[in-house]
Amino acid sequence: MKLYDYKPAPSPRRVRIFLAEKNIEVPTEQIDLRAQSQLGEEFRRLNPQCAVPYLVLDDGTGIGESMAICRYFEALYPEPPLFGRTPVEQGQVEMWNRVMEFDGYLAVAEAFRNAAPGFKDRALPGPLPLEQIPALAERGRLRVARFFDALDERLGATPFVAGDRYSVADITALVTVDFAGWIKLGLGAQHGNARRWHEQLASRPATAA
Ligand SMILES: N[C@@H](CCC(=O)N[C@@H](CS)C(=O)NCC(=O)O)C(=O)O
Repeated sequence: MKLYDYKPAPSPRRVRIFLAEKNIEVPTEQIDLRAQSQLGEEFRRLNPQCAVPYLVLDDGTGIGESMAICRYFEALYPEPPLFGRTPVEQGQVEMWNRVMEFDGYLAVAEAFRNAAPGFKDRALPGPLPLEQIPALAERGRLRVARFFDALDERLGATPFVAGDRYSVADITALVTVDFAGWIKLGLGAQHGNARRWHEQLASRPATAA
């Protein structure tokens, strides 16, 4: 088994934190996104989506998408459960993880990729060259600001994003907040609940993965 990874990138970090929380060790290979190795013939043959993380099992089966990889490991190693225990918890975790991804993570990605000079003509991950749209970068920043407010409100109501327990939704939210640093946006003084939560998560050893 091998996990194709790129240490500085946010999506594979979601998987690395997840694995570390479960104490699972998987051999990794770095795909240098700065050098655009994801677009090279060798990696493209493995994963036509040209993105990391990407997991290849011993029988050659490939699993892309960070959440698909996490679900695979959750099924193999259910403890500690990070996608919820009971049906209600599972529904809540799924909901909040999607909210964190769609409203938060994708907003940061929109703002970052449509503005960063290094991503000229690479406004979306994947094999298709796509032009940057500056208006999307601006809209992304507004969405991120709104996301921080919503995250703070949620964390004023519950200790963790999906309720009383730490879950994959916290991983997505944490990676999103740190990713926002790339576009120089961060939690403000008014986001006391989210700041407390972020500090608490930062002290979990897995967060450094
Ligand atoms: N939805 C995918 C997104 C994967 C993704 O966007 N990965 C980025 C790194 S964070 C990537 O490989 N980018 C390649 C590129 O920009 O061409 C997932 O969750 O795994």
